[in-house]
Amino acid sequence: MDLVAGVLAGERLALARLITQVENDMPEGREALNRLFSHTGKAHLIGVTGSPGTGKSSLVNLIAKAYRTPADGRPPCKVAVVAVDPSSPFTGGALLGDRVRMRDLAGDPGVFVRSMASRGALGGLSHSTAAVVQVLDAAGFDKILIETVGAGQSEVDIARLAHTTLVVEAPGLGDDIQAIKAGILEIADILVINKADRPGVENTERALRSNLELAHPERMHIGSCGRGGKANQPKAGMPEALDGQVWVPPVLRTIATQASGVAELMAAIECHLAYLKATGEWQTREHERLQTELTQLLQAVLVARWREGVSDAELRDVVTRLQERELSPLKAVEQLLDLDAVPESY
Ligand SMILES: Nc1nc2c(ncn2[C@@H]2O[C@H](COP(=O)(O)OP(=O)(O)O)[C@@H](O)[C@H]2O)c(=O)[nH]1
Ligand SMILES: [Mg+2]
Repeated sequence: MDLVAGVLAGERLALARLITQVENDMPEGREALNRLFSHTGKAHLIGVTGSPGTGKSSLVNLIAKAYRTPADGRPPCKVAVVAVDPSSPFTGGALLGDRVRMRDLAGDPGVFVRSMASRGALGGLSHSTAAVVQVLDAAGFDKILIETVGAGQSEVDIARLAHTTLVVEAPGLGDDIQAIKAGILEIADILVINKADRPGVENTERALRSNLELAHPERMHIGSCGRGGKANQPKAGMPEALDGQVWVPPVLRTIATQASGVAELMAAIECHLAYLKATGEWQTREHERLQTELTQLLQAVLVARWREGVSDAELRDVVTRLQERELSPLKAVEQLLDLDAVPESY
């Protein structure tokens, strides 16, 4: 069976099999990605990140359902969910729990859910997630939700993959909001305080807003369509959001277990998409993302190609000379690459 043709024709079995090949970086998977690439670039990628237990999977479930049953009579979107959990290297508790929470979506042909566990090498996680997302994009999913645990560079990288990133917080959960990484706040397009039924929600919101102000001091005076009751009218809110051409991350409250706050959240997500499209920011992000991907790929391939031409013994010898301080690292590179000097711009 030609899996690529199957994926383009919307066959789920072909999709599941091809994703496995891509996830495992198999030669067939690489070849398929080459063929599928021209079909990508259409999906809206939505990242959902935050600490474990904040309710990301519950929210993803609600968002997916909302896209399947739009209230305003628009046709339903095709939705894919990619749940990445590097903390569970085996498909154990966390992923099983996700499957239970995603149960409502099972059986809907317009929804595809895939869990990815880390395969050891953390560096490879964002790479394989990006590749899986490409396959889903080519398969014609309109919305791709990517759930990641918000900790560490790898998750930040995955969030950068997304067009719209939701950072999910919850009151009382390791309530040390100071510990929210500045990096995480900087990647947030929408801040969600879930579990708003829990005590301490005001404190969490206050702490979040002041942290946000530190992260985006120049932006705080500008209105946004996700706020101030305008959330139900993203289009009406647009001019405000576009004031000064900057996006102010709205802070929203939800109670996932009661499906409360979902309409406002959906409006904010769609408003952000409209903002990206209207300002040209969509193209800018796409350009940056592809440039980063190309650079990383070039680095990896250049090193791999160079490594094929050098013997283990030669490399070992150079490292030994480094260890004995006979060589500096830069001199070692010059020697290994047979250069008079490393380029100034390296
Ligand atoms: N009280 C309350 N519990 C919630 C809410 N949202 C999710 N939960 C519960 O919190 C737990 C963790 O949710 P989950 O979606 O798996 O969080 P994740 O680890 O961030 O994906 C589950 O038992 C949910 O039922 C909420 O808004 N309020
Ligand atoms: Mg989860």
